[in-house]
Amino acid sequence: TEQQHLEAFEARIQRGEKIEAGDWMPDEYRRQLIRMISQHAHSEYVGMLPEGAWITRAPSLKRKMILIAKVQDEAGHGQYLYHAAETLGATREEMNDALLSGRAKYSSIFNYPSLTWADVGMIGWLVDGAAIKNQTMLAGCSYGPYSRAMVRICSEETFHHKQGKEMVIQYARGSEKQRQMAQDALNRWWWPSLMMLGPHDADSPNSGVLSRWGVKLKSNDEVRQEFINEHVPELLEAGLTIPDPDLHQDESGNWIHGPIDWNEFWNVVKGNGPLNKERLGARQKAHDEGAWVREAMQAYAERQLAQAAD
Ligand code: BYC
Repeated sequence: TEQQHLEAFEARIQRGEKIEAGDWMPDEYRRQLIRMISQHAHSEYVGMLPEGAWITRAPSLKRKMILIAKVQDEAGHGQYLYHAAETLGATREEMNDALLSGRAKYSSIFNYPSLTWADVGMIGWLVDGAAIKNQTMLAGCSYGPYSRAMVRICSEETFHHKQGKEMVIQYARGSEKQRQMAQDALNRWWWPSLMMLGPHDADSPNSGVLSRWGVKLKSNDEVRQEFINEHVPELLEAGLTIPDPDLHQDESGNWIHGPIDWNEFWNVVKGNGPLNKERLGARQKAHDEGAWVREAMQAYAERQLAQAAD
């Protein structure tokens, strides 16, 4: 019966076993995973836009090569993740349609503009830094294909994180103009990076079922605390000022942040952030311009099938 299946499924998760594609799973587990994994994939794709815009304006050949490699990695991450969601029965067409129609979300962070070259470094340091904290946790999640994708993605993002940190530290210790550029980038990216890790636990409707079924092994606030504890000392060490007058360390050593502007967060999540329309417009354009490729592939597949049938 359904109840016996559910008990066996939960017992497997308790034992730390991975759930694999063909295994029995509750519909809600499948639905939650498709939601989360497809949104994660969309974030990787939309996430190419803020940095990709700087490829032609990189200040040196070395930086340009690093940035091209990074943006290409994000496309690869999107591919693994779309495949992971496909193992649950979602199709590319459905997922893409959900993104373009605004039904599916993608990370709020990519709706902010990258105004200077220092933003490329700051995205690597903060955004990849936050993503790694969340994804290291997800690497231990109960769904096998998602957890394995996370292992590979995290190792690539560790390189992204390091190149960003190296770049920002160099600017923070460089000329006055470079230092100001790094500080300005931190001022604009700090709060959106904290928000990226999701609403406070009390306002996180999906967390309950996700933690019960071993998808989220830590809560949004726990991951945010880990991110802050790692990054605050390093940013201070680089000589930068964190744009939070209330930031302080408590007796246990945790860095405690001031109030987060959740109105801003929900506004961005609902599609009204600084660049939501541009970002979705760019994805729509790419989809339209790729129509001929899909048609050609379809025609090729049909011909192969017809030949095989002969
Ligand atoms: N942005 O119940 P909650 C990268 C939504 S890309 C937008 O806490 P959950 C990179 C949430 O979807 C890596 N929406 O949700 C790429 C939910 O709405 P729905 C990006 C957000 O899922 C290129 C509602 O708010 N990482 O690294 O339990 C260049 C309530 O929230 C956000 C991932 O995608 C947000 N920030 O927890 C550089 C990680 N936060 O869906 C770098 C995978 C929340 O019910 N995702 N919402 O309508 C996750 O781990 C989880 O989905 C979250 C949120 C922790 C983000």
